[in-house]
Amino acid sequence: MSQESDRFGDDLAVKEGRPKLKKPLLYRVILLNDDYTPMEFVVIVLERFFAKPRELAVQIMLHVHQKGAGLCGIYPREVAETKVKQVLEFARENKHPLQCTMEPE
Ligand code: TYC
Repeated sequence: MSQESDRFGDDLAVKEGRPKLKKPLLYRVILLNDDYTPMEFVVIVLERFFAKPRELAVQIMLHVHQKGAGLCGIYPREVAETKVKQVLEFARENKHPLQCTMEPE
């Protein structure tokens, strides 16, 4: 082995320890009640964008209808932003005033 390769790697240091993984901040996505959006439309929103089974979607929709607001799901920021946008776009396309917002968990 040459002197050159003998020295190879002598000054390498490996930093041990925990990797610096930041936990993503989470956001609640909330549906708001209104007097005009059809109940069936809200159920479809919950099925389509929040992957809720029909029965749960109906329960959440009724909760929003009775209490004024309700939780659709909790997601990292970018996912929550995308879901809010998708819901609002779908509602506007169908001429419904449905509102959807997000708030820090
Ligand atoms: N209140 C609406 C109605 O009586 C139904 C509704 C439920 C609307 C939930 C919005 O997020 C909502 N047709």
